[in-house]
Amino acid sequence: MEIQNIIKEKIKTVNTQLEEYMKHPDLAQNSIFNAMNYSLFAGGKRLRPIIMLLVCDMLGGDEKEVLPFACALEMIHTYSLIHDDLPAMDNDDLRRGKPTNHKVFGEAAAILAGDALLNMAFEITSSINTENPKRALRAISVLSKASGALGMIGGQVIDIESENKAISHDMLLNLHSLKTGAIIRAAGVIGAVMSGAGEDEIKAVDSYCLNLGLAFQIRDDILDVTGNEETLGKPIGSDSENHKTTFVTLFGLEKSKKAVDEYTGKAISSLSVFKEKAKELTDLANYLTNRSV
Ligand code: GRG
Repeated sequence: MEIQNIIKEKIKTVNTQLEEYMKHPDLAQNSIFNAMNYSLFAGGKRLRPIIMLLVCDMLGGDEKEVLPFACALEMIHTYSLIHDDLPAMDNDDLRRGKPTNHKVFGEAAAILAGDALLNMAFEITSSINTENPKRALRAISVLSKASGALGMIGGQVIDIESENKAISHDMLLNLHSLKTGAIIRAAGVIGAVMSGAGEDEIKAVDSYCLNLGLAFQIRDDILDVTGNEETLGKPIGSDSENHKTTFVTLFGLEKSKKAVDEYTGKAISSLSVFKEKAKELTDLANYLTNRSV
């Protein structure tokens, strides 16, 4: 099957399950669910759940074991975007082509919606009905570490503290390996752990995700310069407006495009041990190199 169709199928699976998780009785606090749903169903690409489900497919895992983690990861990703857009952080008005959460619901509700999504992610994953509680416990540990001060939040801190400063290539790689890379790596590692992979297989998947995450981030930096505002659903040029060092400001467009290809190549090579079973993840990596959204 073409990767575009596989992606569509996985998105459908994830969205159906997310809708299930977001069902709730009529409550006095309904407004928090409105704010959570607004961003959760605003049209995200679902990249992280797609990676997790494709890793599960590659390793012959059981999708039912992985899906709660895929949804939880998307909730954490969505919370990070809601908080990142707040006036205290990037102060953005548009996300996924729509007014940002705080623009619609107000700052207090946006903070709470992000917090509630984060908590729901851990409620879902710690309530999982699984034959393999040891695997689930390890996956929850991976998820919490990747989202926290040693992962995504750590990257966000370095990012904030680097604004208006010239930072080196190594510092930029460290920043993005954490801010963007940590939860992309968690997607692959959790998919592998919940599918019963061995340690060498987990390492190979982790290396794929680390390199894919860097290629994805560099492509993001390129799109911030060359992208189309309408297609991207957010303003172009925000990195330079916020005086951020990016791969494009350090190396220019041509070298950045080459770097996307290089990291994509490294990602794909990491999967060589899986031979033809890695076809879908290989196709995904190649597909992302030319993404315009
Ligand atoms: C505020 C706790 C906290 C963390 C913020 C992840 C993050 C850290 C901020 C998001 C802003 C940003 C530009 C992150 C870089 C990673 C990235 C390109 C995120 C956007 O991911 P996509 O393109 O988004 O997968 P969609 O909308 O498709 O889900």
